[in-house]
Amino acid sequence: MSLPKAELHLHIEGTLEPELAFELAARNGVSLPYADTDALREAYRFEDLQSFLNLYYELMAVLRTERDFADLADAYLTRAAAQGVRHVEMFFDPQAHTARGVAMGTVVEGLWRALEKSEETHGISTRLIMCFLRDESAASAMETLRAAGPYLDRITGVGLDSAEVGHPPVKFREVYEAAAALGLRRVAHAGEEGPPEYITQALDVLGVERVDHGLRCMEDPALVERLVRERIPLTLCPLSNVRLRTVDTLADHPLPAMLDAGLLCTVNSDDPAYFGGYVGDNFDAVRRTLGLGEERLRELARNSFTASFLEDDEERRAR
Ligand code: ES4
Ligand code: ZN
Repeated sequence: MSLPKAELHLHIEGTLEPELAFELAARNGVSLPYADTDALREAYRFEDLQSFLNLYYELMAVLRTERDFADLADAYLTRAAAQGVRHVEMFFDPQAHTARGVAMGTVVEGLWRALEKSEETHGISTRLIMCFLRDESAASAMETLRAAGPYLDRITGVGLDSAEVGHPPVKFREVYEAAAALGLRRVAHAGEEGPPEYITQALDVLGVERVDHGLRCMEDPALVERLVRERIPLTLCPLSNVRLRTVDTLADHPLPAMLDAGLLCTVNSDDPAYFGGYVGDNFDAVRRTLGLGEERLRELARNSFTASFLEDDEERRAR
């Protein structure tokens, strides 16, 4: 599916394909507890968000140098361009790297090497969104925001990800206030595995402009009505929801009902190396399995630009 589109929910660490993981492991002298790429792919049978996160964090051990991060981002941009992506707002997880002794500067400078030439090389404009790990402390998030100080000219916004249940948005009130004071845009994962109240908190306490996933809003009709009224975009990730068992099967995905309700939905890939497809594959899957027609697919592609952080003139050029 090559409709021009923006990707707004993409964890760059979740684009690490098994082949690149082994290549980087060899380059950096890191040993992986899997015999080969097939054995690694065998491990991609997730029960829930946590079982995925365990593998996601484990494989990050191979990412050590600026060049590694540049190669990772460039591999993603190459694949994304082939599926019609014109703009990406890319998440990264600094704490998953700084906790292993890889400096914030290595991560940002490395990603930037790929991003700064992306328009020219791939025809894709880019933004970077730094996510806080919600299963780490609020103090650690605040320290991460401080460590990002020298790089804020390259960082558009902050997000919140990792294990959701038991880590409500309110835990990060102060760090989001500090981020807003620095002029950063705000998004957060909410309502993936967590309850609808976490979506409300992300809006009211963290001041987010966009909700990542937001799937479980469908359990609360008053919340749906609010999201429609306030035109709050949701960044849905259908193949991710299937693999992490947030929905039983793709055929049960509420995307059609969400569009019918008037929600500003977008379709994204989340962690494409792990969940069986890039954003075009997600579009193809919902077209085939949910029977979305041409008009709905165009609406989803249009929504992705509307919901982006592009300025109006940039948006027109990207579409
Ligand atoms: C994630 Cl699917 C998902 N949910 C929450 N946090 C994440 N980090 C990477 N992928
Ligand atoms: Zn995500």
